[in-house]
Amino acid sequence: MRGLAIGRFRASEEGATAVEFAIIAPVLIFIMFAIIETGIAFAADILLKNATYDAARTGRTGFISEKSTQDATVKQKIRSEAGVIMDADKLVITSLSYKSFDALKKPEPFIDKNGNGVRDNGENFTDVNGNGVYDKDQGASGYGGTAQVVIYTVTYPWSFHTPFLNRLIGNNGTVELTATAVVQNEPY
Ligand SMILES: [Ca+2]
Ligand SMILES: [Ca+2]
Repeated sequence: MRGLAIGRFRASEEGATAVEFAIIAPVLIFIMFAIIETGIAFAADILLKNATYDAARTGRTGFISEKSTQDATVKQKIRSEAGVIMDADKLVITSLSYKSFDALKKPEPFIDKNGNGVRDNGENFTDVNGNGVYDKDQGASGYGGTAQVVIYTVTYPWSFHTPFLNRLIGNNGTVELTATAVVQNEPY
């Protein structure tokens, strides 16, 4: 009799444990997936930064692959490296060149005729990047010439797939990974 009672008690205890596990398991699985996905996203971010840095280093030497252009050479470098875990077609690669480090992200100089500190229509300006319009960033699109300073920027829309996590992070589970690298071109 006594043995049977203990047996029943054990059975009910095991049952309770099973119920508790059934409640906790989804939470544990969610946490596990969240940790794994976050880890992969961090790895992707590092990979993107390395790819951008490598491409910038290739760009600064002026190296061009055989039967290619500098633009294609630089972009191919990023796409092949980051493409290991990213969709290469979704990589957005831009580069701006400047005459010197001092000019980095600086506006085109202008004559502030009315002295209000901003460039108004009609006020003369120096079209540093030669695109025919006034720019708040004088960088010229492209890879610059000899000894110029070039900033490479690469972005990628990274998506999270774990249910619930993708509702908590970014825009519908998508965050923009960004990598930048600044180099001075070699005097080639
Ligand atoms: Ca003004
Ligand atoms: Ca301009």
